[in-house]
Amino acid sequence: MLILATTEREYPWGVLRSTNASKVKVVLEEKGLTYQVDRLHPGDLWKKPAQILAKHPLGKVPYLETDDDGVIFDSTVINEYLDDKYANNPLKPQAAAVRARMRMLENYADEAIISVDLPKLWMPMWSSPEKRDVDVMEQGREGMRKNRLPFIEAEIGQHEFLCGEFSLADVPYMAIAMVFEVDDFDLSDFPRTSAYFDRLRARDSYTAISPKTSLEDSLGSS
Ligand SMILES: N[C@@H](CCC(=O)N[C@@H](CS)C(=O)NCC(=O)O)C(=O)O
Repeated sequence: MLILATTEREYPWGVLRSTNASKVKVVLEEKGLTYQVDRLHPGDLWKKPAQILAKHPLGKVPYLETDDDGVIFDSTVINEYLDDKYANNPLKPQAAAVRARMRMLENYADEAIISVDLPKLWMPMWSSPEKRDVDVMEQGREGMRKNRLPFIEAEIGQHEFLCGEFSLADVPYMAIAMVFEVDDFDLSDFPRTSAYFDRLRARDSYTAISPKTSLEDSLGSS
């Protein structure tokens, strides 16, 4: 059994999930693997109790407990591990240059978006609307509009997915599309990105991270 440690909470404005752990859920779903989720309390990510540090030395989610290979941590590492270990529905392009593009675009999403602009928008949503810092949230949206969305708009171009076929490159953008769905982010100035995010949200695997899917309906698969 594969057990994914994540953080997920239900609020009146949607079911919120760890963006990094959502990347792993998407891959578990895309590859049709049997898994369960272990939901950690969001406060534990900041308190970092010993039982979590024993699994992930940085006390973060996601980490994946496996029967064969112990604990694997870091969403990008876990996703490559799953794709290497389970041969069905491969998610890495074959050609070296396309595989490098896959890794570059995934890295861009992780390093520039999921770690920098997106948390300004996403973290406040774990509080009730009256407690949110709306200025910080707007800074996050502005960072996306000025810096990140023009890049995605250019990279998706006329492609269906970032490397042609759906691949690991697209996985973090599904977590970003999930945040934008909760925020009802206006993408009208970025029509290619808007259509691309709609294609990502139309995939069956998105159901497991959708803000419309209840916690009860997203416990994993068996
Ligand atoms: N590079 C890591 C980042 C993991 C990460 O930052 N996860 C967040 C939740 S989405 C977290 O645990 N934050 C707590 C912290 O930064 O200490 C990955 O991709 O797994």
